[in-house]
Amino acid sequence: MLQDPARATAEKIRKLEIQGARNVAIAAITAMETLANQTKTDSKKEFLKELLKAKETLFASRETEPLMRNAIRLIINQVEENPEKSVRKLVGTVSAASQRFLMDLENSKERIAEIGAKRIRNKSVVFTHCHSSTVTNLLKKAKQEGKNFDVVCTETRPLFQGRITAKEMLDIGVKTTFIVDSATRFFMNQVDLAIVGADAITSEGNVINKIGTSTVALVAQEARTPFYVISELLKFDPDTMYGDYEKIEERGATEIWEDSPSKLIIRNPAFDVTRRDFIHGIICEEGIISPHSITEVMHRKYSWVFK
Ligand code: RUB
Repeated sequence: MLQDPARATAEKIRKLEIQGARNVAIAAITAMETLANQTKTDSKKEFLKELLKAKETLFASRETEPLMRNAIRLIINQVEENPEKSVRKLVGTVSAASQRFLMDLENSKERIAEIGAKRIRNKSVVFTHCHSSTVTNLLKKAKQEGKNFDVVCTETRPLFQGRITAKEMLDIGVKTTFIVDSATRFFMNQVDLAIVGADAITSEGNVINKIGTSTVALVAQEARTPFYVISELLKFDPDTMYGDYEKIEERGATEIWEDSPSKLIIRNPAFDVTRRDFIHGIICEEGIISPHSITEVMHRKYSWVFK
């Protein structure tokens, strides 16, 4: 029997075998396409039911992932709005929508790197937190352009995503210093700018990213170090526009302490909220924008997310 691609992918996302908002969205889109290709039904109603079930499974894998949600909603909308009754043709609709989304995502990543690399000055020191593929892609671009810069990155407790960042930087020949998260204040005066990725952007322009990001932003402001968020616009969560709070995923205690004393309360939020006032700019595919302008930019560029 064929494996359910939505369940298999959701499991990998939950376990963080697939990590970072972009990679999560790419895996989820691919799962939707595979699932559509595997369908045995010839009824449009049944086909839509299968897609909606996969959507639920994937949405539940991690709560703070609007890029994945925007992508899946778009794919399903295209099927719902298609007057076509033939499932075979609707499978084609899913494929086309998935491929287009992935291509747009790739183009955005490249555009962000082009724009953001200009902010990396020769001989500068760049601070980053966690692992964001959008951030490391930007740094790779700056390196390709011949810029010489150093990176300071946090280890990112509890799951050490900073090690992925550190290895990627070493692989491209960037001098990299690896620090514990609590050394952020110690090093902030020694760097020229701080850049981080995003999991979600709210309608107020606040940014949700790996736990500890808001501390990096706070410390950066105190040290007068520019703090930028590097993100595709589609990490915007349209639900926040209509009053919902972005949910912050809370993960298991054993990630922090495997055999902790039984009465100990351990909390493990995966993300935190950085208020827009601490953000110099969001570097996105439309340029460097103020977090205050996010809703207006979204209306201009991706009005479909508000539907
Ligand atoms: C990863 C994280 C990243 C964003 C952006 O958290 O917070 O900064 O997801 O990444 P986790 P990208 O490891 O818990 O998924 O730029 O790759 O989308």
